[in-house]
Amino acid sequence: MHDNRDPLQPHAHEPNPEPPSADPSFELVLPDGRTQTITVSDLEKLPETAVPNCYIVSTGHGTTGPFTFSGVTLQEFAQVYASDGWSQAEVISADGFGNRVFAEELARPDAAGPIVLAYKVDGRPLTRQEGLVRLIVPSERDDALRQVKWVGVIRLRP
Ligand SMILES: Nc1nc2c(c(=O)[nH]1)N[C@H]1C(S)=C(S)[C@@H](COP(=O)(O)O)O[C@H]1N2
Ligand SMILES: [Mo]
Repeated sequence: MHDNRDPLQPHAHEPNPEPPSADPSFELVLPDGRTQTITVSDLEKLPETAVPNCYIVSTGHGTTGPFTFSGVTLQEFAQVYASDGWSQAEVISADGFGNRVFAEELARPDAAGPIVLAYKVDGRPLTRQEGLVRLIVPSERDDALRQVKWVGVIRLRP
């Protein structure tokens, strides 16, 4: 467990294999401080994007993939829920693991593919154990420190 660490400070460690809870819905904190619960079915109502050739790469404990992860791009998600704009998204799991995404990164898409909130892998539903809902950052081929499983909170900063 990593509960006593800052979830947004990347650090190499052994990945947690067990979801922190059974429920895949998460809390969205908007730039003005309002909050709402987002369910998988809310995400399914938004445009679906499939990103092929994704790898979960981790120095020390191996690489898995290629996977095709599908879901809504973080850019489209944020446009729908925070149309007034945002600068940073803090994407945090209840197990104390998280990552920060800058709006500017989404404006310059990486050749590896867009950042998505994934609820499918290889065309079938992602299981909770596999990370539902999972942040997928295709450009990261490093320590998997951006591939946040079990998104619990997304905080959009103004
Ligand atoms: N919520 C959460 N996401 C996480 C982790 C974690 O411990 N908790 N570990 C990361 C690390 S270090 C790795 S290597 C991958 C492992 O992903 P996998 O379990 O799908 O192989 O998940 C990443 N995402
Ligand atoms: Mo890792």
